[in-house]
Amino acid sequence: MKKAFITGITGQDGAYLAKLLLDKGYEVHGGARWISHEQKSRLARLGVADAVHMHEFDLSDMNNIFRTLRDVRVDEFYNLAALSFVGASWDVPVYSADVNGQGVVRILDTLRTIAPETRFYQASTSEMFGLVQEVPQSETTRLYPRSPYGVSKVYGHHITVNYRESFGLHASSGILFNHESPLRGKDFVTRKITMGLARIARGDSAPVVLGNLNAQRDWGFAGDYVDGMWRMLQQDKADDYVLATGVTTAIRDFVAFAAAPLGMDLEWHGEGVEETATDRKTGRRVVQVSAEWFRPAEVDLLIGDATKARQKLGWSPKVDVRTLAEMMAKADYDALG
Ligand code: NDP
Ligand code: GDR
Repeated sequence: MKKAFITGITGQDGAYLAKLLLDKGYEVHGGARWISHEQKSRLARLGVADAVHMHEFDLSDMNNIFRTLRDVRVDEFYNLAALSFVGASWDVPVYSADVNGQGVVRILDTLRTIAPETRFYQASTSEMFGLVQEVPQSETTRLYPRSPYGVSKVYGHHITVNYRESFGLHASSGILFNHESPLRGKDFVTRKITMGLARIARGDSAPVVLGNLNAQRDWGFAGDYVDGMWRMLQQDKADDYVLATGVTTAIRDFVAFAAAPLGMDLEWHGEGVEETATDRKTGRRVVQVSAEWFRPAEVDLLIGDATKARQKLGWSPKVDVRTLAEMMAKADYDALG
């Protein structure tokens, strides 16, 4: 039986990856901060909360990481833990650098020292591309991050490549574009939209308050993306791969995709911070823009080229953005029933 360790197991991807590995017959170990140790609600929603072995784990503590890896020897180590909310990274830039950047080298250096045979996955991100350099973005696109989060993830990405090249570790970096699900954190824009629209469809009158509706994201389904992570670690040679759908959608259009299955037909008015949307059927305002949610620097356009993953890993996404929006909106609507 293969053994795997997942950091960030209490998060969205951690839950889907734990389920995938358990279904494949792995013994799954998960790391969570002591404060979050009992936060297994996402694992519970996938029916696997009792099947994972939990360990107290914090990316900011070198000795904690060393002891964990000394005591739990695994075949595959997936580093999914991070301060993952871009908007918050301007509030805690030093913490972001510590956890998302130095946290990665803490793991890699421990692996190099005591478990160099363990295969390693790093959760890199399309946020590293930041300011548009080319379209679509691939493994060779120049990195130009636009947030403390993006900058910290660039360090994590490069140190993963460096430890592979310096010490021969089987260390792969997955450059994943946005991926969502009904388990997505409530602050991220897709879930904020689907929860807000579900609330309105159930009769609430307060509109969903959003920021920049013009940003465009390449959105896929988290369940598809964790399969790509696993495939990377099954290759003879470690490498870096983009996972993306190749389709980009403005925030405004995601709102419309999520509203339709809830019976709403949106009409947009105004521009910038004046922009609103009303439901033609009820005349009610459902979306309002507020300057409060704009970021100090924005990533305007993400669209990924996953050709390498398709050719080398046999990976392709199964869920398109409309189906994803519908899945999330219905799940949030049902949860309020
Ligand atoms: P989540 O925010 O849902 O989960 C993040 C996880 O990291 C949580 O389990 C959180 O634990 C844990 N964590 C945070 N800080 C620490 C710390 N100091 N020590 C240990 N654990 C910590 O993120 P996702 O599941 O969406 O994303 C997984 C990874 O993939 C992240 O690294 C993210 O940056 C990256 N990524 C995500 C993409 C996406 O679209 N979802 C796209 C590209 C990359 P707690 O429960 O305690 O908060
Ligand atoms: P992102 O996701 O920053 O791409 O990072 P998020 O959903 O937070 O933002 C996407 C875009 O929507 C715009 N936006 C809003 N965002 C939020 N959160 N709330 C709002 O009200 C709002 N209004 C408009 C943002 O400005 C942005 O342009 C996610 C995270 O999962 C990262 O960890 C991951 O690395 C990247 O995806 C790929």
